[in-house]
Amino acid sequence: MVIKEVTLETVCGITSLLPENVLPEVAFAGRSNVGKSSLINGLLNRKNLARTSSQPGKTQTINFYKVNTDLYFVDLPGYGYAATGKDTREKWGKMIERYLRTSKQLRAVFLLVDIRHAPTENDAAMYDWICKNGYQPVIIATKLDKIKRSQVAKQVKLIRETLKAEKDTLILPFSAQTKAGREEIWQVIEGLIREEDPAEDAAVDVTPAEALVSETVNAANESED
Ligand SMILES: Nc1nc2c(ncn2[C@@H]2O[C@H](COP(=O)(O)OP(=O)(O)O)[C@@H](O)[C@H]2O)c(=O)[nH]1
Ligand SMILES: [Mg+2]
Repeated sequence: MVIKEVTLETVCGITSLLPENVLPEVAFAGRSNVGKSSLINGLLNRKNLARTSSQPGKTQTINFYKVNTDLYFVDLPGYGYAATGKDTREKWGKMIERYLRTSKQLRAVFLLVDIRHAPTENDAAMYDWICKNGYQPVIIATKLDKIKRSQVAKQVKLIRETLKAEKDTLILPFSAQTKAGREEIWQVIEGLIREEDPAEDAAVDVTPAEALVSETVNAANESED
């Protein structure tokens, strides 16, 4: 996808109304510091759109980035920050749950995990939660540049086993530093937003007026024979 324009359109806190968007949405989830902002910046070719932060867990908002007039990237708040109190964690959970339950445009949730380590209990809980809400998670294994090439397959297997992910669950390695994996992730996103594109349906559906024209043309062709 050619990125022409990206705007941070909506920032939702705990009590905000969630936007009723018309364009498809893809959401990004993962623990704080996993590389979510770096991934979003990398996918959108922006250096500092989604803030990469040295204070993990600070932003407890859901951010909607409008990409061209094609779709929204939904940046979900990070989880698992040790210093976050129980109260904040509960609020965080309610906020994400409300979004997963009510969005009409959400096509998929990308779950980010660090390729260097086995996913945490929180990662596994998030994975199950995404599934329970009726979405098929796509896993992105971040910080690919931090391991040797020879370790990639082994780490991907470890991630799959730890999350008990189904065989057809995609696990896509990505490096924000080298941008390796960027094209593959975009291919998945483009596939997701094409799936239920009403414009495409309209192009296939034949309106009565058009049907009439094509019948007339066919009749003319037949009479020529
Ligand atoms: N080497 C390397 N570092 C990364 C990568 N992605 C993120 N980081 C670093 O990890 C830290 C957290 O990244 P950030 O995108 O802010 O994580 P977030 O909290 O999930 O949004 C930052 O210091 C980033 O520079 C990556 O692919 N490779
Ligand atoms: Mg971030």
